[in-house]
Amino acid sequence: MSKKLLLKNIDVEGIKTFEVFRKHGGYSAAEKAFKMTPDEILEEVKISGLRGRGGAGFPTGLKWSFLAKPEGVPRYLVVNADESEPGTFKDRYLMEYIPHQLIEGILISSFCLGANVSYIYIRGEYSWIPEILEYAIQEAKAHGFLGKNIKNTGYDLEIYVQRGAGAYVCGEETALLESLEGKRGNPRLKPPFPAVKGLYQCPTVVNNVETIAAIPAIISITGAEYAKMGVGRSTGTKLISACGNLNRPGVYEIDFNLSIEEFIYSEEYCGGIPKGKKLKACIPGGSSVPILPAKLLLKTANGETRLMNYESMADGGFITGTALGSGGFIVLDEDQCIVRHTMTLARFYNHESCGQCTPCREGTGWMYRILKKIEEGRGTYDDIDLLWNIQSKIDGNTICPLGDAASWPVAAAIRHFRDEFQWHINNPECLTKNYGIAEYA
Ligand code: L3W
Ligand code: SF4
Repeated sequence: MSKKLLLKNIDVEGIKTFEVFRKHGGYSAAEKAFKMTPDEILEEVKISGLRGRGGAGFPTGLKWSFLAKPEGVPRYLVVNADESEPGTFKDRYLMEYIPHQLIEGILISSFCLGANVSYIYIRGEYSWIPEILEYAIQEAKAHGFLGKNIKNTGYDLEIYVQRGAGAYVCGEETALLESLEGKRGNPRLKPPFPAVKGLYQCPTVVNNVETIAAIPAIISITGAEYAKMGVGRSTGTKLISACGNLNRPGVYEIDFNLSIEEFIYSEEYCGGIPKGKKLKACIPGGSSVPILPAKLLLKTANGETRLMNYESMADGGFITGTALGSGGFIVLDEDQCIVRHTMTLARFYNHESCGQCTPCREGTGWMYRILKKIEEGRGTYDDIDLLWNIQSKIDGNTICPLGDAASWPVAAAIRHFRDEFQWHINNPECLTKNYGIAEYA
């Protein structure tokens, strides 16, 4: 049984409310933090080894330590709740069912960073969540945990919720900041990183919802205890949103030493694949990470058991490995068509490209059209090589990671399932019997 930190109280009746959250120890980590200096809090976060839970896994303490502190210039904390990666829905779960955990995390983090204003930027499609967050913010304010002179510390903090308008690219941190400033959400060139020039050109930390929601637990149990959980540089716990061909899809909090096999097949987690079908492939970290066929998913190329952590997932690089990414775990059974699946993703990335970079703007549409041609049985073997060529020209040649994210699924699909592409060129009838699964994007 995995140790729970973030979802420990998720099943407690009424945990959404301040009163019940408080009764179960809520805001006691904030009270503890107020007795510490910002530097002491930062040190705990560094010791904890917490890494960004949005997809990149960048060390949180290090990011916070990059925050510039020029005299008289405001600093901001921006929470990235623009959770739009296909297959990823763990932040929604946290915000919907235990919103005060995020509010408490924002409070401690903002206190540490010296920010007096913090924003939660939430994807437009999560239309019912802002109300939940705003209610929790009002409750925290009414109990003296937000607003002016919080708990007589002399510290002030306001939190605002800002809705996005449904663009995936606004989850990229600089596009998010542009959008928050009221402009079109076009990614900026980095450097400068937001830690130096972020919101309104002021120093800004942008962190994912799950990252910030983990802060109260770290302060509560200490960074050292948090670091003891997990394996190597994968410390603490991670939320995984599991979907696709699974008996028990949902959001799970896992230990980093859990094997992928146990996660898919054990009753404690996903309970196996419906109708006893065979596992064909999996995208374990959200649609942007490489798909792996079953044999490379359960064991690494060296024959070691693959675990649900950053290092084990990435073992073999992008040739025989993948990435933990945002933890969007998508399972495909033997009836799913890889070509159709890849085409669906290509359509998604093409639709979401902001159009600033030529390789992404033109390449994503080109890849989609070729994949559609193959999917419909009109392709040629040369199209597979052309697809490979296009994806290789996008990868690494764009302003933001959306271009890379569009190219990696295509590269991995060709690398591991070339025979299926060839089969589809000769067979207009798609392998996918149940379109519902391959159509999630
Ligand atoms: C200051 C430096 N800050 C790096 C900061 C940087 C950012 C963080 C990570 O993309 C990935 C993407 C998606 N001084 C710094 C510095 N930073 N060097 O560290 O940066 P980076 O560039 O590695 O990644 P990113 O731009 O944050 C995120 C992938 O995640 N993804 C998921 C995307 C979607 C969701 C969602 O829906 N929730 O997360 C899945 O794999 O493809 O590669 O803050 O500023 N020298
Ligand atoms: Fe826009 Fe694509 Fe370039 Fe990102 S990679 S800035 S989404 S065109």
